[in-house]
Amino acid sequence: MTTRAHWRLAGVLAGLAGLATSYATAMIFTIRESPVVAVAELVIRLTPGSVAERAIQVLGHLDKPVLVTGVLVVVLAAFAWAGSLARRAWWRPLPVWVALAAVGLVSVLAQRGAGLVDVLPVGVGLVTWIAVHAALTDALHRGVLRPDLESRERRVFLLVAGTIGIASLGIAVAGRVVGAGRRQVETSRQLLRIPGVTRRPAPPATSLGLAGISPWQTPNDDFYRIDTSITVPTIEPDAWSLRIHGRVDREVTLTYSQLVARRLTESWITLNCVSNEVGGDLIGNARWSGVRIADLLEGLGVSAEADCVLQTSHDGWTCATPLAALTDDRDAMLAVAMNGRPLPIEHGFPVRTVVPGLYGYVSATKWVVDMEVSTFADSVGYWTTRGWSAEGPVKIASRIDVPRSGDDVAVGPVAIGGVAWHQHTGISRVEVQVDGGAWEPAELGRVPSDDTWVQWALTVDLDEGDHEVRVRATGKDGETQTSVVVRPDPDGATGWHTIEVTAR
Ligand SMILES: Nc1nc2c(c(=O)[nH]1)N[C@H]1C(S)=C(S)[C@@H](COP(=O)(O)O)O[C@H]1N2
Ligand SMILES: [Mo]
Repeated sequence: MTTRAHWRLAGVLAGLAGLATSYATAMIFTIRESPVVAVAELVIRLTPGSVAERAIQVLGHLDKPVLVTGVLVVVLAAFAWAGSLARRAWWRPLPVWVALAAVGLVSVLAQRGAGLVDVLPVGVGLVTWIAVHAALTDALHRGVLRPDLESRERRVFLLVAGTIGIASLGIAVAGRVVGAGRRQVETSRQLLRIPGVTRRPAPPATSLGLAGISPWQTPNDDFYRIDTSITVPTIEPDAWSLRIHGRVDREVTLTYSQLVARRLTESWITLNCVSNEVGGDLIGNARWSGVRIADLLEGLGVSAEADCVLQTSHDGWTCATPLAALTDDRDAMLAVAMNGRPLPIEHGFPVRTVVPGLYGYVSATKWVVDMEVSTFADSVGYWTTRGWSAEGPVKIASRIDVPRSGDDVAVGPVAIGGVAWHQHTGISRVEVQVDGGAWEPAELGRVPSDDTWVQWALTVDLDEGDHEVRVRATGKDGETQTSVVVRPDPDGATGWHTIEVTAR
């Protein structure tokens, strides 16, 4: 007797074969996503911001693997269901095939710049699935593969099942190997030498030398990463270009070589995420090399009505950046290097935007390919449609790095230290308060400009027992950090970072 389980198994095997050929097709044609990942990305795009926030809080960095696994589980269930439907007739799973293919097609086409070629993996996968499924169904019907018969037939069934499984895996791996696009781009990146990009150590005398304070310069490998892509865009510099258009008299399209042939600016800039909680670590300081956007826009004849630039990345992420921040005296730039090395792929290779003084979600477009000079009335960025505010100037903030909350410290003098920031305004004072007492001024590290964070440290005397230590910063504009606690959304958290320590 052929049981329900066999029909389901046949459905799953056929489906896996389809997934394998679609994945291999995507890899071989260096289509950025396999359909499964495209579906996961569409789910991310359709998820309300608050739900996404919560998921990131609960799952942390596992959010994307969990989502892709979830999509796979649903797809496998659909394959099994299709298998059980085939019991009556091989074509019975038709609605399941059509539905799954439709979801795949919609997801793939919803990607920015999707063309006919992007549909290919879905088509190849669907044809494989149906063909293998029909063949297995036919075999099960005719009793050729009836595994309940004696050992010879069972072996045949297992052999066929195993062969399909291994062949699928082989096809997927082969596709991966053939289309190792990412590896190629990584090699190009490693070999790239950009004239004018220099490596320079962090300015001396900026470090207060207190063990445990965040290093003033954040190494590329330790730099926080936030983006909506599951597989990051891999773009060869030769294949990159940026179109600047919209409310300008003359639109231009810049190639990579044209961009790096221009005058390069290098500056230390601290970048942070609007989602950072008080005391959080979604912040880093690096030396960025790039071309000033103000210089690029000058001479294009920007219309007087324009008040923003709508930026779009290669993977379709968008943000609207205030025009004023791109054209005033700050070093808003199209960055090509980070800490003296070509941008890491995850941080936007080959070109990204960096704007001192604005949160990343309204400015720091990675893999930027399009800039439309426009108005806020006409432009909404990715996060703005999800309830975050249209403009995102960085709020003044400070953080205690040492000691850590919950630490035991020795009774007597205790060194406290951390970082404070208000990019493009600068920090003039940092103060620490123990157990609600007087605010004590901290020593500040030296910085090359107002666009970076500032290290701070001081020593306080602690008696035996539990203590509450908090920090607040004051900007060069005289504004002191507010004690009012607000959540990161819609435009950045506020409140004083407070830790608890026990002196013994
Ligand atoms: N293409 C693209 N660029 C993006 C994002 C994104 O999701 N996609 N996220 C932005 C956000 S919210 C932040 S905080 C910064 C983070 O940059 P990093 O990952 O290099 O630290 O990138 C910005 N640029
Ligand atoms: Mo962000």
